[in-house]
Amino acid sequence: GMPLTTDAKIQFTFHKYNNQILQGKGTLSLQGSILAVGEKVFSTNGQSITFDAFREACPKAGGHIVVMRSPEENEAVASFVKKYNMYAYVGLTEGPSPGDFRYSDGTPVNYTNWYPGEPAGQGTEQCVEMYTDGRWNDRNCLYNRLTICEF
Ligand code: MAN
Ligand code: CA
Repeated sequence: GMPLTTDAKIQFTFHKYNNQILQGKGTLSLQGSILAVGEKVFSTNGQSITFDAFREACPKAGGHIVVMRSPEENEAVASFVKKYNMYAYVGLTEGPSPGDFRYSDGTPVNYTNWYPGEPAGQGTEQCVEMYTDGRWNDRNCLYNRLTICEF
């Protein structure tokens, strides 16, 4: 038939890659290994590792350590914690002043879901773990916790 115009070729290529992305997302969602919330995708491999290993694991996969910025995001992350029945570390650590938890880029936190009475470590527990009910506890960084990344 007629040769395709440049525009038609671009459209064709766009639809092809869009379909491949949708297939990939659909497959991973069905397997329960990803959850999409708004523009974010949360993913776990079901493995538990220390916080130091965790900090390296997400960038190696092209993502970031998980941070929850809304109740919806927190619920999605909590569903992994519940599913694997393993507490997870999240991307918050204590700054130089006790009780002041920050994102790894140093920016202050706008959404929190602390367990009542937490954070209570006052400088002795510099990481943050998520309980199976989705609430947070400041905790020593040396435990093994579920790996959850965001993309
Ligand atoms: C209890 C609480 C927590 C604390 C852990 C540490 O669960 O006091 O705040 O982080 O113990 O073991
Ligand atoms: Ca604590």
